[in-house]
Amino acid sequence: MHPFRYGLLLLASVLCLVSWANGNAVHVRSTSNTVRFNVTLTWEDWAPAGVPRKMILMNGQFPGPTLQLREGDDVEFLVINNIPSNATVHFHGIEQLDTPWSDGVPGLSQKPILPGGRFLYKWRALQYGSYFYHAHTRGQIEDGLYGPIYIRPDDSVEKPFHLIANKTSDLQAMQAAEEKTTPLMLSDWRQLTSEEVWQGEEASGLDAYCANALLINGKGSISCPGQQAYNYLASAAQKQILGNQSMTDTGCISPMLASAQGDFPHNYSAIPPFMFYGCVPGNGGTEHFLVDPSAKYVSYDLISAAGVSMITFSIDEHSMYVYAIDGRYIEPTLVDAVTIANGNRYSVLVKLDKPAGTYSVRTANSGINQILSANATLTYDTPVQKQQRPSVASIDIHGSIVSSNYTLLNETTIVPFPVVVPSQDVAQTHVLKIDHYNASYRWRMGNSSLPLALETEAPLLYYPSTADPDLTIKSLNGTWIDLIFHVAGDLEPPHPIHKHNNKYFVIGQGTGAWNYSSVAEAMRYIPESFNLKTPQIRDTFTTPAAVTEDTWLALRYHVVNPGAWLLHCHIQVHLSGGMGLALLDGVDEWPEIPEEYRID
Ligand SMILES: *[C@@H]1O[C@H](CO)[C@@H](O)[C@H](O)[C@H]1NC(C)=O
Ligand SMILES: *[C@@H]1O[C@H](CO)[C@@H](O)[C@H](O)[C@H]1NC(C)=O
Ligand SMILES: *[C@@H]1O[C@H](CO)[C@@H](O)[C@H](O)[C@H]1NC(C)=O
Ligand SMILES: *[C@@H]1O[C@H](CO)[C@@H](O)[C@H](O)[C@H]1NC(C)=O
Ligand SMILES: *[C@@H]1O[C@H](CO)[C@@H](O)[C@H](O)[C@H]1NC(C)=O
Ligand SMILES: *[C@@H]1O[C@H](CO)[C@@H](O)[C@H](O)[C@H]1NC(C)=O
Ligand SMILES: *[C@@H]1O[C@H](CO)[C@@H](O)[C@H](O)[C@H]1NC(C)=O
Ligand SMILES: *[C@@H]1O[C@H](CO)[C@@H](O)[C@H](O)[C@H]1NC(C)=O
Ligand SMILES: *[C@@H]1O[C@H](CO)[C@@H](O)[C@H](O)[C@H]1NC(C)=O
Ligand SMILES: *[C@@H]1O[C@H](CO)[C@@H](O)[C@H](O)[C@H]1NC(C)=O
Ligand SMILES: *[C@@H]1O[C@H](CO)[C@@H](O)[C@H](O)[C@H]1NC(C)=O
Ligand SMILES: CC(=O)N[C@H]1CO[C@H](CO)[C@@H](O)[C@@H]1O
Ligand SMILES: [Cu+2]
Repeated sequence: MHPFRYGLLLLASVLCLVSWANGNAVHVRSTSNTVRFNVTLTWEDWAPAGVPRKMILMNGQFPGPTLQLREGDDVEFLVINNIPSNATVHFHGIEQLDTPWSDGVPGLSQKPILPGGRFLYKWRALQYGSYFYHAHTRGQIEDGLYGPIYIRPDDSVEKPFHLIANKTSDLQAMQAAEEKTTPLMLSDWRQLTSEEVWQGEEASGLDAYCANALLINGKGSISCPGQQAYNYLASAAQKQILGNQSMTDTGCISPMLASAQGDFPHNYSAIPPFMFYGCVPGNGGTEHFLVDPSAKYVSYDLISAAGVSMITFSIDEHSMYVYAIDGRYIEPTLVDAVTIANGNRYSVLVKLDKPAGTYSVRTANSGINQILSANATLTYDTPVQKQQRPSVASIDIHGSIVSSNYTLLNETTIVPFPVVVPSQDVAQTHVLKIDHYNASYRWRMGNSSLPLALETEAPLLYYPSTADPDLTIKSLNGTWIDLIFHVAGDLEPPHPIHKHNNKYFVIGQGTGAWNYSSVAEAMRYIPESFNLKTPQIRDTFTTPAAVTEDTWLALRYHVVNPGAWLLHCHIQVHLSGGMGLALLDGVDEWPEIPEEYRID
């Protein structure tokens, strides 16, 4: 340990230092570097976009309070479940090294926390950067159970800021901005509860790809301009899909299109109000960001906790350096806008060198499914408020850049900092077909569809022999596994593939059918589709959109942390519909469950 930090810890022990987190969540930093965090879940009326419904609050707040940590801290996260349903909490992107029982997945790592029950999650923060916690029982993330996690890097971690500027004052300003980095939660909101959505899907047979509002730090609004206005606003791609159909009054592609829902039986008269139709206007207020231009830079950790929306983010007249993704540094990349898939985190440095004034912060759904946006403001905190004119947008209502003068982050140009290369010695290759499964709202990843009922059964960590081979990949510890996702080309959105436990390498992607037995074989035919020299290191990455042609994505991971881990699409209705499977990592070194986590 760094001697200076050790000294501080000794001092802390003498002073019995107690610190308070945001809001009324309490954390205590003790000498053993254990951070304790209590979250009480309640089910209450809340109106983040101005229209009330019951939502999950965390210590009376939405989004939940930020869990602030330092790399190396031990975390004890107590969940007190005071909602009238089962619940669990997952720590998205956290590797859970040697603590597979704290991953928060019912059916895999634990039994659900019953109403009135509690569960203590214990894990060590061995990684730095931006993460978040969220519900992992049924569709509950869409009831609002999520909050940010930030882990301050250890002093030994090299930062990439010298690739932006080398002047000492700039470097100091960027580091200071990072030290004060602020989580910025982006999400979407539905009028219906997650259980109402599931019931509506079962009754109508439809995939509920339609939300009711976008939120920035839990604030948004709903304007209801009408179907004709949405038909007029529709993008060229949306118009092409619509044909002679109309957009819905909530800004969605009509559900009555076989192209949008697949060719399965549907009962349109069973569609519940608000699922696709029934716009209710509301205003839940606007988020305001106040920045200090004398600091030269401000840093935000953009986190998408969205259920269905693919959110593009920009700040008028301000480009930004993306410097970390999914909690790992990259070579900083200057862009005007960034698209954040469900479950991803992008850390950005914004240079505050524009005239004092107020600038619009814009988010828009960039998926073809719906026209949806939310705006906030960013204001220079100076005595003189010079800029009076409206600021100039770099993105439109579809999340597209408005002209070639602006840049949207291009994922394929990203280079990790530092670069790490995966092994070429691959023990297993699995080709996992992603497609509908007998109904528009049912999905599969591989041979079969993960049933929601699995969540209430014996967790696989405890009973690995009960695993269904069609929903399981078993591996030996220390080996390398290739996962090829083959997406059927029937108008499928990008699927954000999230892996629990350690991150994977994104080694290739392309269009067309995957007809190879391994990556090595494919590289003989289509080497340009692979990157094994500077692959991205991610915990969530999207498959390429498959409009008419099939597409594929190749991921490679190292089995290092034995346990039962979920691999799934982070679009919530796709996960509820079965797009996931269990990775039984290290079956030869299966963990022994500590006494306090044993179940009957
Ligand atoms: C968290 O809740 C437990 C049980 O109610 C209590 O004993 C503990 O003091 C609380 N911790 C903090 C930091 O509030
Ligand atoms: C700063 O210096 C380093 C080391 O010489 C160099 O690699 C980097 O490109 C420089 N950065 C800029 C922005 O010029
Ligand atoms: C809309 O288009 C479809 C297919 O192009 C056609 O079958 C249908 O009759 C049309 N409906 C109307 C109301 O024009
Ligand atoms: C379709 O849904 C309606 C309304 O829920 C119901 O009355 C009807 O029986 C359903 N039709 C079929 C064929 O299931
Ligand atoms: C956000 O601003 C854009 C551009 O001014 C506007 O078209 C859109 O309706 C706004 N969104 C909301 C939810 O107010
Ligand atoms: C792009 O920027 C240039 C220079 O600032 C400006 O003259 C031009 O009008 C811009 N083009 C568009 C399409 O906005
Ligand atoms: C993204 O970058 C890659 C590699 O430089 C390039 O081939 C591709 O055309 C770019 N995509 C877009 C949409 O600009
Ligand atoms: C809650 O979890 C328990 C224990 O696994 C299970 O028996 C019960 O069916 C679950 N309740 C619901 C509504 O899923
Ligand atoms: C799917 O089926 C194939 C062929 O039977 C089998 O090799 C594979 O292990 C199964 N499971 C998964 C997850 O792909
Ligand atoms: C699993 O393999 C990793 C990588 O080789 C190693 O670091 C770890 O100690 C192994 N775990 C067990 C429980 O053997
Ligand atoms: C794979 O499929 C593509 C397109 O269908 C074809 O061009 C290619 O030759 C096939 N490759 C192999 C190895 O069969
Ligand atoms: C019950 C049923 O219809 N099952 C089918 C679901 O879809 C898969 C894949 O398309 C078929 O193999 C099953 O027979
Ligand atoms: Cu998906």
